[in-house]
Amino acid sequence: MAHRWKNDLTRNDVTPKAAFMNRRQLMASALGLGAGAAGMATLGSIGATPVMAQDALVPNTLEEITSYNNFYEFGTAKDDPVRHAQALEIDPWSITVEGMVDNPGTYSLAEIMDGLTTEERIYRFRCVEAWSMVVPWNGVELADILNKVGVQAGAKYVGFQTAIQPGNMPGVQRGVMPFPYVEGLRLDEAMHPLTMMATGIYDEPIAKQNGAPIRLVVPWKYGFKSIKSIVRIKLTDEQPASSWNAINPGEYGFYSNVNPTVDHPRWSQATERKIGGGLFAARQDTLMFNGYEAEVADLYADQDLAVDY
Ligand SMILES: Nc1nc2c(c(=O)[nH]1)N[C@H]1C(S)=C(S)[C@@H](COP(=O)(O)O)O[C@H]1N2
Ligand SMILES: [Mo]
Repeated sequence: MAHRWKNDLTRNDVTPKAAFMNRRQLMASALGLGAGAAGMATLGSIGATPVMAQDALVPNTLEEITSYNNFYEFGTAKDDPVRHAQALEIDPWSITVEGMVDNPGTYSLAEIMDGLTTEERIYRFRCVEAWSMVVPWNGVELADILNKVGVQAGAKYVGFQTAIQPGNMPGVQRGVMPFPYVEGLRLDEAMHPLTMMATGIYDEPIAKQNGAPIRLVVPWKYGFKSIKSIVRIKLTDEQPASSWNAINPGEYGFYSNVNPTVDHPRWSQATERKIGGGLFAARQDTLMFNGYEAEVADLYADQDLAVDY
């Protein structure tokens, strides 16, 4: 089955070299210069960083994806997760499924994944802090897991909770924010075919700093919705708590759909910095619903996205 939200290009089609050339040419054309002058033009543009259109969906390197992270259980610095998350114990792992489901219970990860086949999805990933990556996830649709446990009529939301292992988590020990980290989705968002539970990146088991052994990925929402290292899933008829929304509701909404026209109170969301740009690190335009507008806009047809941010 062809998924139209999956990029036609695979990693084999888009080499880093091609991506580099593409950026270089885009930069040159954005500045009205020939490609040969792009390097100099970029050096000369410091202080007035150009903004460019997004190029093809070129995945970041595994090194980039696994070394620049947000995982506050392990600290608030971007390199805390890669340095500290190796202490996370992920075997055995179980997930408790509860609330308005036909088959509540505590399942091993193998039981949760039994009968499901993982696939690769190359998705844009946009943090509310205005940086972004492109990640080749491996995983399954959340809907497949929810259908296995049987969602009861009347359920309207899905809540998620991250593991707490205080002895292994310096950020939990220091209390950098309230834990456990929790998140939630409306049921139609949770059942949407774009929404996945990822267990891998680049065909490797997902790194601990990225949320091993299983984490949520909701590509049209700001990254904090994509909760890591999940141990509890609850189907409810009331909106579940969202950690950042609870900490600062004026700055972080429950929906948190990527939206270049609705700024964060303290910074613009119109553009973003793609991690790994190096010397050619122009900002790029942020796309409505992070580029998935055709797939998800219908979910919010009746809502004012400036109110329901
Ligand atoms: N449990 C937990 N999940 C989390 C976070 C966190 O601090 N704790 N950070 C969120 C934020 S703000 C972002 S941007 C993404 C980062 O995912 P990545 O490190 O895999 O890029 O994870 C999200 N999920
Ligand atoms: Mo984020």
